[in-house]
Amino acid sequence: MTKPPSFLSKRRTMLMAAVAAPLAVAGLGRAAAGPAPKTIRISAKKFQFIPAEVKLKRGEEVILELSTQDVLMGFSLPDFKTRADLVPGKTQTLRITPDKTGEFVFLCDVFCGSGHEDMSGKLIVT
Ligand SMILES: [Cu+2]
Repeated sequence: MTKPPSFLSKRRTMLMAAVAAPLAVAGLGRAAAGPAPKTIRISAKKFQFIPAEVKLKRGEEVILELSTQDVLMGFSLPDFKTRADLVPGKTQTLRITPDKTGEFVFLCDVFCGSGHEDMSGKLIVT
């Protein structure tokens, strides 16, 4: 791997310090194990996911930050055996580390109206 520019690593260090400090105080701190996972925000609204296409790398842990802009929805990723309820006004997080490459469908699995059946997106793992 190439070394990131110094301003990036400095920024990352500051970010990690900001995240780690409150955790350490609460006694929940973990030993540093590489860079913090990337966060990807996916928002749902009748009847689509934004973005509808998400690209991940195999073996790279990510945090999916999920929310709904209108009604109760579901986020289901059957190929990775994971799902979440998306409740208006709340943010749900799912941690995943894709262990296979390919194109996988994510979909809404909570009936949310007339366009529910077509509400899906694509996860591309390379
Ligand atoms: Cu739905």
